[in-house]
Amino acid sequence: MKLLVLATLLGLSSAQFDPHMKDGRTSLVHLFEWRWADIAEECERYLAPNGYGGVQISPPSEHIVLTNPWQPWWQRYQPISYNLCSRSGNENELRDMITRCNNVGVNIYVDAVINHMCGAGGGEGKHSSCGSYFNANTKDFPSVPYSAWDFNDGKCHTGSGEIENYNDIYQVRDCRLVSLLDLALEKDYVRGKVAEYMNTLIDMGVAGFRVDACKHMWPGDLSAVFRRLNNLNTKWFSSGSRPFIVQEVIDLGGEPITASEYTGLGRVTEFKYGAKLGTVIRKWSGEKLSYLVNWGEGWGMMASGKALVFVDNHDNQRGHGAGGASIVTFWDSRLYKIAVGLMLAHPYGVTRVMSSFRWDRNIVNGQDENDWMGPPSYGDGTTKPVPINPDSTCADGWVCEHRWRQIRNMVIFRNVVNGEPLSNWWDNGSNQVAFGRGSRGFIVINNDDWTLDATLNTGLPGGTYCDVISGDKQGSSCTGKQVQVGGDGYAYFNISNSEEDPFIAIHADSKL
Ligand code: QV4
Ligand code: CA
Repeated sequence: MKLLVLATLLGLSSAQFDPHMKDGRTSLVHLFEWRWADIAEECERYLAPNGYGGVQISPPSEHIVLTNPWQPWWQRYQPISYNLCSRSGNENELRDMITRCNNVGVNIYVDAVINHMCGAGGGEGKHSSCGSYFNANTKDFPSVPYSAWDFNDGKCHTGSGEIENYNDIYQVRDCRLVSLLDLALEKDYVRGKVAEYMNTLIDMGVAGFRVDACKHMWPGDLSAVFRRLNNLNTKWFSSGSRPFIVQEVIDLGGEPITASEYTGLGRVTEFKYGAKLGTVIRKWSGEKLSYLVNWGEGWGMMASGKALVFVDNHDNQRGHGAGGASIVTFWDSRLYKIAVGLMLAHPYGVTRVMSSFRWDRNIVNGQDENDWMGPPSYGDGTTKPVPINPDSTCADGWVCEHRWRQIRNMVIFRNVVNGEPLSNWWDNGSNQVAFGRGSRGFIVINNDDWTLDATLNTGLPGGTYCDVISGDKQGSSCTGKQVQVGGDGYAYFNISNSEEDPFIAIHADSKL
């Protein structure tokens, strides 16, 4: 009995930092706005064979359907209920995807929107993705059900009912974020409904959650919800596994609410990572690649074991959220490949690769007029499938960064070097750097305006290696550059600054 109590206590306090990836896999990919049917296919035909450990999916809960602007991507951040039909598909398709991805060892992480329901201006009886009735004016969401009692308005003391000042921690938690009806998560009833929603998904087989807008919820309320979550489904996960938790808290410094208030509950999105890496890669403010010698905690970021890192996300790639102009995205593909390559080679954090759709970007006075545009879709707003071209790229406006050779091969690199420390750092005092991961992998990057020409200690056993940036190892041959590592671990590198991909990466499995 005593043991049982102890085990329960340990279970409850056991932190939710482990993504539970299979077979030594280390990265997840955010398949932003993809349909469940396409994700199921992608798990089987591409993600599993190429070492991706999991997928972050767009919110699966019933959401508002807007017509002005026309079906923006962000309508999915306005829940109407926890019914599982969304722009990505219905409950059966969701279940089929979770099962098929799990069966090939790829985890599913759900984007959970639990801070709020739809916008206060959402109206009455307007469209919702499963057709459920709701009334935003009276705060009535009968399909949950939530009624006016379940919202925070009484606790919010700003004139507008909105968050007006991010320096006031009470406003940030108890008032409306951009008019979104704010749930009263201190109520046992609301906590219960949210936990029930998340538990339904856990029982279906998901491995964890990206929890939206955590800055706007009290850590104590979140803790109460997370404590109620079931262990993961033992059909695919070892018994006693807690769901992986990534809390979205944007902490770039300068605000009273910090990421550290949340790191006890699970991982937290480290937004400094992409913002600072973008500045370095763009060489803004005198930043240089060589300054990355103490990248990670040394740059004022949270502990590696608490962080979820990414170069860009669905918000800051289009000017939403935070990070600003320095954020590097697929629109700057050359810099983007360097940034993602560097992230995947470096041991800091759990890494998330972004996979986007293209939109009619139209920047006027620094603002993207079309930042609202939804995924590739038909005239009625139905999301289009993701067609795959013969050369394995994606068609119809799907960017599929995760399929770019340089990015896909660095995801594999990260798996191969998993657990190895950063080693053999070299830099030229400017924008040429190199580092290894024990004796398993080595990367060399030239972001200067002149050629890199150096003989470096790779830490790898002697032999001929295939560079996985310029090509692939195919059987016993290499479609890209080859690197000769001597018996002493040293190798000669020459990388012109005019190359499309001015970096080279080799690892234990790319040895010929
Ligand atoms: C607007 C005005 C309000 C006004 C209201 C009147 O801004 O002041 O009261 O109209 O009706 C959309 C619109 C927004 C609109 C709102 C409500 O863009 O203009 O309010 O709807 O109708 C996404 C988008 C938002 C979008 C929201 C809901 O980014 O633009 O709002 O979805 O559809 C902070 C937070 C952080 C957040 C980040 C964007 O701390 O948590 O901002 N990031 C997450 C998600 C993000 C999502 C939300 C949170 C909300 O990653 O994608 O916002 O769920 O930094
Ligand atoms: Ca809130």
